[in-house]
Amino acid sequence: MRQSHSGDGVAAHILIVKKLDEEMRLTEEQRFFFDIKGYLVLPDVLDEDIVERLKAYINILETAPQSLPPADRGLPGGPAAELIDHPAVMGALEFAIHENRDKIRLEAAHCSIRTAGDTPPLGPHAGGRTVNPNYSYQYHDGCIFAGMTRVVFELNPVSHGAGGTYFKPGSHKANFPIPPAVKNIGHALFETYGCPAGSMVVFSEAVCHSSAPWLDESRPRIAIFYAYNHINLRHHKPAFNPDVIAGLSEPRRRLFHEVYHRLWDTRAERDPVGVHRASRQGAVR
Ligand SMILES: O=C(O)CCC(=O)C(=O)O
Repeated sequence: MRQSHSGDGVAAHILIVKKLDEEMRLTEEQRFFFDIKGYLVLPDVLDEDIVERLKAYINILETAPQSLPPADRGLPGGPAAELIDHPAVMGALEFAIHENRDKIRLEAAHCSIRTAGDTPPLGPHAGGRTVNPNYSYQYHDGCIFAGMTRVVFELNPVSHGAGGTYFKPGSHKANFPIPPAVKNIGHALFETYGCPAGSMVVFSEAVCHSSAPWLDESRPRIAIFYAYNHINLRHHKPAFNPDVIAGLSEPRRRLFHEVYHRLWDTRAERDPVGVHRASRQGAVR
């Protein structure tokens, strides 16, 4: 674990662990860190080539989307599709949301571009007890069952304290509401990270977190944000371009399943009028 202290007094205890295990599942150390803090930074997940392709793609999406084929006109199309089921992403989500990837949905995607002087989009939010299942964070029988879980890809290097996302570690398990005096990113209970381009940040939406002013005058923050959730939950209004989803491979399209358990894919059509006569052949599982 690397510990650092930024000049502005914000303590940071950043676990810089590049190595995922061979199947790209989180290591024991990474799992412990994510569970106790509510977030994790994985440096250098993407190589330079895809980072450059992603930046070029984002630039065209912003400036001339009509020049792209219909299936690429929106996130997560083009090279951004390669990220949605990246082994490092699925390894983290199978740990945080559900070990069965059929129970994981992708419900929102956007790219945030910020330059020095821009207003940060969001102040500190989430953390503490809640009955909202999207912000749930539960542990049961050796597994975590979190609701909405964010995966962020930083496409430019982030200097520590210069505008990466801030977190209040442990606040996804807090029993008391967060006092207003502690709810600003200058407070010592907040921490953040620095990382190279191509790094991945994963966090539970249950942890108190915040945008921060981008202070680096030499380059913008370019970060792709994906919001994943449990198959039975949704926080965002559906907004994907259907041409983009239709253009994905079948395994990737499965991440855009509607908000219901997959067993209804076969059961619902058996009872289209809603009258259920019990069978004598035993329960259907
Ligand atoms: O802008 C950021 O760095 C954090 C974004 C955020 O708060 C969120 O995705 O919920």
